[in-house]
Amino acid sequence: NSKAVFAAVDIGASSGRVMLGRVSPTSGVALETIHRFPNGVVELDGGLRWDFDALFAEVLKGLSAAAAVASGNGERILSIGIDTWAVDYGLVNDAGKLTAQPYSYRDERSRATVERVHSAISPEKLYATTGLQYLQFNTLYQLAAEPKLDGLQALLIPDLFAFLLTGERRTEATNASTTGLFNAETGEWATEFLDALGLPGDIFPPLIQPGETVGTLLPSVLEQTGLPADTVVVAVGSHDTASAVAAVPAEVPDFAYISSGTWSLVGVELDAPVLSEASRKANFTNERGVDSTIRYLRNVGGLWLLSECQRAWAAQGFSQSLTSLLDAAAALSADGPRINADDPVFTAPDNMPDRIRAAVRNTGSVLADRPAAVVRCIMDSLAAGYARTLADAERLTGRSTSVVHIVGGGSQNRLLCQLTADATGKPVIAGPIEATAQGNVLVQARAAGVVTGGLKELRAQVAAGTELERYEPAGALV
Ligand code: ADP
Ligand code: LRH
Repeated sequence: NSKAVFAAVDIGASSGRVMLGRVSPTSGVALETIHRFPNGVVELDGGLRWDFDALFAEVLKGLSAAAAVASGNGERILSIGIDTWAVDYGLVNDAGKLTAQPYSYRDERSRATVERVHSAISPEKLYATTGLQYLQFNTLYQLAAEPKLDGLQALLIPDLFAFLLTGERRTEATNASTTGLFNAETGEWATEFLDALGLPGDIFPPLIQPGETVGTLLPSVLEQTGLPADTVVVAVGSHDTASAVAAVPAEVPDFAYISSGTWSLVGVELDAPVLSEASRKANFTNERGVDSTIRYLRNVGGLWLLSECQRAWAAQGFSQSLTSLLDAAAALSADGPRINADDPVFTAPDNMPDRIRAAVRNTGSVLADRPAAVVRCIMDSLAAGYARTLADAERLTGRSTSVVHIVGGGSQNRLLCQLTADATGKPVIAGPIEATAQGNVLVQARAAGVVTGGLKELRAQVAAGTELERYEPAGALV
């Protein structure tokens, strides 16, 4: 009668990890990192792509290490949950073979198809049904750029991992909501849009909800990982942001959240979508959350701006630790220049410091050449973007918020947390860093009956198991 544990595969745009989650109904989730690996876009076959084969090899490596750790402890891995970034997909043929490494949303090819898609379905109509924010890389624009789809199926990235582990083809619903082909109100595919765009009716496999079982592992996977034959893949909030939001350790209902990593996803949780024209014009999205909630948010530029600068500086022979860069930036004054961190000019990789300096120049200011000044500009601009977005979310939903939770890798960024408290005028609660993996594990644990309840109860579990840091806005009486 070995103790049940859960494996979480969580791959972000900058890194991936395989973790073991041990869940106690009273003290939350304890995560053990079993395997960590870098991720990033690569130039391949004439486009910016993800090296999916390499990622899959890392996942198998992580799962075998997890199997060894669990069996060494006398534990049993009950299930595996998978989450990754949204929107992107791999094309799989009838024989189940991936036809090419998946394109990254940072590839420019979908830009040219936007007009064609909008002439078939107007942006107003798209939004009224899907409630999805406009991003030039939403799945529907990418699919419109595919030269051939006959005989192929599109598997969103987490679903592609699940397929290669189990042989089962499904589309997990939270991630389906980022395709632009999903009805925000009914939670079903917007099949009328598939028709209007000339996409095959079965371009995506059928939907599956978080908590449902995808399937058992293929014999080849059992052999390569040493996992027991009754291990299953369970659908979780496979959109990483859905898992992260499920694990926001909120103790009050009127909370706002920022899921902070490569992107910053800034918003509130609702129980019904807001599909108004005002919401469309403000480019808020109604993505699906765990338990059919709505993640009402905007993509605000994220730490991609910073990591790309670090990469550029390292290539020039200037490598400074992130901590010392942030300390140097924190010593600078708060009245420096700002940019619009959401501008699509920052989407593509390369030359980030130059592009930021050019954006500042366009505002009529000058940004010093020193890395600390550039970092400070990014942090001030992100905090201003968060405050603007939260004010818009409150206006568009008619709800006020009393606290801002920051989760993800960026919750470790003390400068950004404090600037966010200052810019929003609200207390910021930072942590957990690995909210996404926590949300992933908790949905599995609930499916297995180890924990019970709704999101409120799952969040209380996260709060019980995490040390959180609180930042008061400058000028507040504490
Ligand atoms: P993603 O899931 O998009 O790959 P993560 O949630 O893992 O992103 O967050 C990665 C980001 O977290 C990095 O780009 C970095 O800016 C930030 N980060 C990581 N470690 C630290 C740290 N020690 N201090 C401040 N920021 C950090
Ligand atoms: C964050 C994220 C975000 C999407 C983007 C493509 O990792 O999933 O929610 O908009 O990647």
